[in-house]
Amino acid sequence: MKVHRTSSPFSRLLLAPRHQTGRIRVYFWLVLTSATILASQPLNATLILTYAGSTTAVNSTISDTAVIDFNALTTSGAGAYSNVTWTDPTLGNIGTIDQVYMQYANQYGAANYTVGTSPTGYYPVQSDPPNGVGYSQAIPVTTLTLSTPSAYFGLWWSAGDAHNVLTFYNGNDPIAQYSTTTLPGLLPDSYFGNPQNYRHDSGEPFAFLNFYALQGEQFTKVVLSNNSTATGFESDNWTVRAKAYGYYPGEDPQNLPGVLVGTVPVPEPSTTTALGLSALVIAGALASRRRV
Ligand SMILES: [Ca+2]
Ligand SMILES: [Ca+2]
Repeated sequence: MKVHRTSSPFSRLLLAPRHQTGRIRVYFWLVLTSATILASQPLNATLILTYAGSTTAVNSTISDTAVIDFNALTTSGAGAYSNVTWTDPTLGNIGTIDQVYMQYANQYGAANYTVGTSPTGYYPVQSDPPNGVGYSQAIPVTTLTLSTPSAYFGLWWSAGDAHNVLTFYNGNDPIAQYSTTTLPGLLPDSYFGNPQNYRHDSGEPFAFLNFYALQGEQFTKVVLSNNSTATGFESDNWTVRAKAYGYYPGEDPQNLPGVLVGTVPVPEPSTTTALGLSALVIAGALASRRRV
């Protein structure tokens, strides 16, 4: 489902011609910013978001995770499903999904098939009835309740737009909320178009997103929702891990896999408005620097 991409000062800087001398300074500043964010880990942030450096990645690169691809669970074709149990062959019960609309593979989603073959499989999407994906059966909000407190969540974000929201809870307490408001403008052009399907849907981005918990934080619930009646929140290959990145040998928590987007703030108690402030802060700082 379409939303026209907007150009931000951040994306314009990233996409500036290579010969521009400012580009080097911008990258240097970004590296410094990344290091600063990772080192300082502000107290009002509980998660860090990165996206996969590979434009075709549909899976997480970290180990010891559980992954749900929704394909085998979709027992009666596209439609609304409820009380879906997520079981991992090695790790056992991972959690439950209260309600979700499963869509068949198309240009907007479903990972893990070979380009050149007919798309197969299914993917979840959140959108509003009566005109969303599935029409009257469309599901606007999906809650994943985890059986084990976890410190990592990843997903292949497909047909991306600015209206998708992820809210992370520890018990009943919201610990982080991320809106994709600025994300389409932050991703380079190479992420636009479905890499699994001849790069169709060329006006929307596709990327694997990683949410890493900070400072010993954990979450037990992830809520996916969409705050526009004109778009859908399409994804696939949800991935979780109980242990924080850095737990296993060879993992450096100061060097999280992926390209840094920013920290994800704790939701303001007085508002339910989705926040994507860290990305805005970075974009704003870049714009400010450019004027100097
Ligand atoms: Ca799938
Ligand atoms: Ca979408």
